[in-house]
Amino acid sequence: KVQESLSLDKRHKFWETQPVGQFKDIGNTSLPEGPIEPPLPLSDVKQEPYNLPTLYEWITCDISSEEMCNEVFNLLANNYVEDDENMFRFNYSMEFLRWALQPPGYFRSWHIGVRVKSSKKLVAFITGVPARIRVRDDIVNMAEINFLCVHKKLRSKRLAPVMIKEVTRRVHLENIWQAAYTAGVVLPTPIATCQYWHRSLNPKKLIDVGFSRLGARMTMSRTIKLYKLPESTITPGFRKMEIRDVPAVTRLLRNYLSQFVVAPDFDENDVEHWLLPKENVVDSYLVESPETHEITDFCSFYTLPSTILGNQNYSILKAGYSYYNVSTKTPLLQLMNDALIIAKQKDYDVFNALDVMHNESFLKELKFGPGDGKLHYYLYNYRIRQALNPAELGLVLL
Ligand code: NHW
Repeated sequence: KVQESLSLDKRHKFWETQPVGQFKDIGNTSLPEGPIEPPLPLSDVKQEPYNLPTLYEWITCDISSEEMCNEVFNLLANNYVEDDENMFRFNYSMEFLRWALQPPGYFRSWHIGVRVKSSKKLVAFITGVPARIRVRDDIVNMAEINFLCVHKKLRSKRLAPVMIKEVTRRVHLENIWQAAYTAGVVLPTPIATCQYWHRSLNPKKLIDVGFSRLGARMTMSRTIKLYKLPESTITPGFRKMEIRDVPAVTRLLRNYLSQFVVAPDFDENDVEHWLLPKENVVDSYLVESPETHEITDFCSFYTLPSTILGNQNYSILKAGYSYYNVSTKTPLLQLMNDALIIAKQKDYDVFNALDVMHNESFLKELKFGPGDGKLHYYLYNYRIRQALNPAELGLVLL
């Protein structure tokens, strides 16, 4: 509470100039929902890139190139998001980055880097990918913005606003005028504020590396027993998703996502890209009824390891993140328990989930614990009258 009211008082020299919901407008229900600014004729979009400080230059990254992808991987591995205590840093794999950045209809021009002119060293990055996002009854073409990163040595020099303006310009050039993004920091103005929950799969390692602590009146062996899971999944007909399942999974998912206020509008191409299993990137399982062969339930998670900073014994935390889950016959609790069993079989240390969609209904019972820190969801150039509850969100960004 204290932190939130402090952040409401902060000036945001950059964000105050942007078409986003402003803090001063919170509670003003007379403002209409929808686009804040109308689109411009494409001929009015600035044709040249924004100016960078003279030592730096823009590049468009070819993420298909092994060398370029490796440079991006290294920038992020050393400079991307850390937890508040600087114990862990996201370590997106090269395969993951390619998956995240090359969905159907992606624009190479939205994969933006900044290099030092003299040394050619990559020092900053920002990306967008196209997505159709439904907000209530409107399907809006948007950019999903992610991987904003400025090298640690170049922080607090107002480079981030230039990166954001440049990606905005390149999105506008494709005649797209809205965007969605998430961040751990409070900016003007979240459409929803969510919380991460963590389910220990390898409690001993998590405690050793300082990810979690031994509970009050708990021993290590009681803790290990508490988090123990069956060796194999329980639901009859539970199996990995295959390419032939794309039409059925698309129908299941579209129908499920239609109940949320904000959700992606996935077609079969999107489902094939985002949900067909990709080793060490995304895992998807479904329930095929043993009698009718109908696909009744679906669950998925993506793989995002973190580097463990400064631990003698371990260097990588293997984490799975709950992605899209649909239950129609199998109770969601049982489906997610099977997802945990799979993750445990595959040697994940922890399984994370946000309190979005129907996740609240299984978090406590499946022994997830609340994390510290929040994840705020934002829309650019689209006003929502009132902040949403996490359970009204049907969108997971990577
Ligand atoms: S959130 C992850 C962001 N990345 C990290 O946290 C990595 C570690 N940190 C850094 O690399 C997922 C730097 O600290 C960054 C800021 C680069 C974050 N979103 O250059 P200055 C995403 O990637 C504002 C938006 O001096 P810096 C989503 C800040 O409030 N704004 O700071 C990205 C201030 O503005 P203000 C952020 O520390 C969404 C200004 O930047 C932000 O050297 C992007 C300070 O700049 C954040 N996460 O660099 C928006 N963090 O007004 C997309 C700070 O308050 C919008 N700031 O003075 C849509 C665009 C497309 C529209 C299309 C129509």
